[in-house]
Amino acid sequence: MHGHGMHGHGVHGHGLGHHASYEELGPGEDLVNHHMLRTTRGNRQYDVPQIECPPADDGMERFACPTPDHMGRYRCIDDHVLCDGFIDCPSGEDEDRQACMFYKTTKAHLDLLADALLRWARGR
Ligand SMILES: [Ca+2]
Repeated sequence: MHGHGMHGHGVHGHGLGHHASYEELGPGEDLVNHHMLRTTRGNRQYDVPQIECPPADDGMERFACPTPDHMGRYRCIDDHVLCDGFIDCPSGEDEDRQACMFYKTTKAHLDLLADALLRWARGR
């Protein structure tokens, strides 16, 4: 099982880093500052917007679509609707061909790995 090529760069998600440490804020002016800070931060455009999606019921990570819908709101989508063949983001980014290619390869690798681990654990 030595796959060639596809060694990837080993990076998957979580590259966003910079978790803002929210300080305990008193009432009043501090809140304004806080808000302005956030706005400044929001101007920095990555390929993924700085939207915080609440995790799904089953604890799976959720992702924000890169583009807002016609109401100007960003949608959060579940991990499992990525590349499922249906368009869930306003511009269909979740079905982006390149992204899905990467996603699927990564996922396939992980599945393979998990499978191997499971076998190893059982065979002991
Ligand atoms: Ca989809």
